[in-house]
Amino acid sequence: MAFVDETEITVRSGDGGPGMVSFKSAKNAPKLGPDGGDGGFGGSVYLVGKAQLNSLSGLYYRRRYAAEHGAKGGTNNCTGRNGEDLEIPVPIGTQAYDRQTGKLIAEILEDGQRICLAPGGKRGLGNIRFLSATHQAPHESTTGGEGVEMELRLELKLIADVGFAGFPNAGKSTLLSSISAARPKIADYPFTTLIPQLGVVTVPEMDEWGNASFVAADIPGLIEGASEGKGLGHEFLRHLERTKVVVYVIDPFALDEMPPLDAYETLENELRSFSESLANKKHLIALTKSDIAPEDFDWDEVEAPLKERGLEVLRVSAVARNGINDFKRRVWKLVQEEKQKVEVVETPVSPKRADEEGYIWMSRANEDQDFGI
Ligand SMILES: Nc1nc2c(ncn2[C@@H]2O[C@H](COP(=O)(O)OP(=O)(O)OP(=O)(O)O)[C@@H](O)[C@H]2O)c(=O)[nH]1
Ligand SMILES: [Mg+2]
Repeated sequence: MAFVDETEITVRSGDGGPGMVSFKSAKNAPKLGPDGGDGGFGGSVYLVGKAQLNSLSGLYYRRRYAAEHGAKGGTNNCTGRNGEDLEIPVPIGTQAYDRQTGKLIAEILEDGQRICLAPGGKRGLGNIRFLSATHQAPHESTTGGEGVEMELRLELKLIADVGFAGFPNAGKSTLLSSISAARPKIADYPFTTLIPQLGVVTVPEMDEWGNASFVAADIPGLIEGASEGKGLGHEFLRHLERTKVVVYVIDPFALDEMPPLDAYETLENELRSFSESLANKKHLIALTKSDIAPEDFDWDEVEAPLKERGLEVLRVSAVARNGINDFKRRVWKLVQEEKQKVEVVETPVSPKRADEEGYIWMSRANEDQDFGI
């Protein structure tokens, strides 16, 4: 399943704010002791996992990301404000490599997971910190630590949102090629597909996360008894384990003795013997090759038993492109609904402003991270 999405970015954490040198004073006592506060910590840059995302495309057009600098310490022992952290939302499965060394430095495996790429600079110390019994009027302070710049390559190994399950020759690969740029091998003999294929399917709609796509997986054909090793067996079903939706792809014209409901039940049974949770995933039926239906073909008769079982049925022809857009939209909708069931952690990050170096500043994380002074 070597389908990789890739992009390069540069991140920079904020510098720590410098400490302040100042002295308390009153009208008749100009120097009452030091009161210069510490600077704020520089903001850090994080990668954050978002289950709703499925590509790195949101990062293609923006290459530099920087967190805010810490503010200078104040008089009256006031600590400078911490620089805001910056979070870069990425899909689950994103890996970050150091471009210089090629080393893997972070991998996002869960929704909401937060990994620090560049820790913010330490805060500078105000002169109040240098007060001691023998040093009553310190003029010392420290500057804040510098932020860190990292040049990264982000890589995402795509995980399918939708999997196609069906008998050999049902038209799974043809369907995938008609909805995505994937070009799997297609032929009129069984077991053409030996290795699962992935395709990115785009739809005109967009969700609140800016997604207008899902990833579909075409897998080898299944036959009755696959769980006992018949045909190509059923090991490849593990590629569907992380999908949100399963589409049963059924050719209603190939099954003389087997009505689509029986085909569905046979396939479902094979999925269930692989794993209960796979069979229980949200699913629908795609009846393929509608272009070869004879004029008097009674679709209702074919579809009614499936619908009576509470199954949703979509009719498609990958060759004549009938029902393809409806199919894309409906599957996309189901994928979104299933993804919504994942607990959403935070709202998406929105760009705020670009500074003179071209860095774009983004809104922050809510936790305070202390990297020590
Ligand atoms: N007329 C017509 N033929 C189709 C359509 N979809 C697929 N076919 C034909 O059906 C045959 C099988 O198609 P594939 O897409 O290779 O089927 P598959 O389900 O991927 O098969 P396996 O990889 O062997 O499991 C090919 O000859 C296709 O040209 C369709 O919508 N209309
Ligand atoms: Mg195929």
